[in-house]
Amino acid sequence: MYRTINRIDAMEILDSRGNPTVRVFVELCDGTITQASVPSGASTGENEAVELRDGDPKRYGGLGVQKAVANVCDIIAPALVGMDVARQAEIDRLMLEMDKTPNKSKLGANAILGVSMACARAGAAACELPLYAYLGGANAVRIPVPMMNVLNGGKHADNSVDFQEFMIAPIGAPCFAEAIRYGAETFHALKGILKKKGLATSVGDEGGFAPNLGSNEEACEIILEAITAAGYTPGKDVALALDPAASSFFENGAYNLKKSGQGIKTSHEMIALWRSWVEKYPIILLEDGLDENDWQGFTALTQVLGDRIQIVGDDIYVTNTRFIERGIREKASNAVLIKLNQIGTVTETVEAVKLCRKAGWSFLMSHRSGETEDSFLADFAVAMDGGQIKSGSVCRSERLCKYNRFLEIEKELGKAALFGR
Ligand code: 2PG
Ligand code: MG
Repeated sequence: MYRTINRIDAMEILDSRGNPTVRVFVELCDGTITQASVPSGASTGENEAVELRDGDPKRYGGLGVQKAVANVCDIIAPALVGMDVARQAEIDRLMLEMDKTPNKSKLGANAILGVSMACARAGAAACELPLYAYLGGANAVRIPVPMMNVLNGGKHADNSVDFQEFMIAPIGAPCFAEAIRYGAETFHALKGILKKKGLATSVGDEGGFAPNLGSNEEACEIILEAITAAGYTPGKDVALALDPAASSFFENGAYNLKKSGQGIKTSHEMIALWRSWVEKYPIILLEDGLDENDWQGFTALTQVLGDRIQIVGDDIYVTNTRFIERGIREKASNAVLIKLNQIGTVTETVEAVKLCRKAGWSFLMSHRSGETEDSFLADFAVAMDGGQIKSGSVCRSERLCKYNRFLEIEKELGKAALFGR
């Protein structure tokens, strides 16, 4: 049959930080060849599926992925050749059975996810459907609002800002193409303001600027200034979304804002800080406002701010239904960040999304800080119909290939396209 897997191959390529990652190729019996590349995070949750690295200090400082590549070619491929590529759930389940560990540490989540994604692409090609329609069905017509990370701090930049991501969300835009324009114009206005103030305009890992600022608040102030300078109204046309990635500055039971020198805070004090920010700034979403193990804090934060903004869990849930279920039980947030490589297969990621939907929670699709030119995420986001995505700033091609893919999908769908939540 033309949908039968004929060959699976893999290779080591580099991601946007210059670190090795896995690219997988799937060939079908009719000669169709598809590929997929796996992203990689920096501020990773401790319960994420394991990214298998070689650990050989003589190659890429130990970060090589030759073992993961070999696992694809020598273990996964022989088991999947001959299968119908459209049986995604079965393919993913088989890989879990071969791995046998709870966190994919034997074969590597980078090996497994690469195969899972490349199979989804091959299935779409065999069915002659765009990937978003193949995975999401005929009703997959919603293009998400992009949350563009225009100012980087934390682990993603060598500057004086503790919080990792300051994103702009063009909530007032009528369509994706306009949203991207609002974002790009604000980004350029921000560059102009930083230049005028004599601040650096070089960019961090996700393409946002990474200036040294006097305080974390100054990041919000300066972005609001940029939104206005670009001709938009903060909060109406363009709002703010934050991912402080609080686990990355949680040390010895407290939040240490050491990059900015703004002191050490308790969970309670962090919640008070976020509350004051939400009162002061047009913030619509706060991701990982607290440490990944601060479940009580998350619940308290949701009690305080959950009826006003989206409280999103990233490191605390790691796209794993086991942790999301606990979050739902404990009312630890009202939204979840979804990352394919945190859990490691397309099928399990879809299950995480379904669980959010069932709980009436929103979910936000996300790239990783280490990315490739693969735009799989864009099609996947449209398929999952969540209405929100973060794929970094509006520069650096590994970020833009996702946004540009949304532009293509919006054009292709024409009048059928919907936009936002
Ligand atoms: C995050 C991500 C993506 P990383 O914390 O949400 O922006 O960063 O990929 O480094 O975990
Ligand atoms: Mg995050």
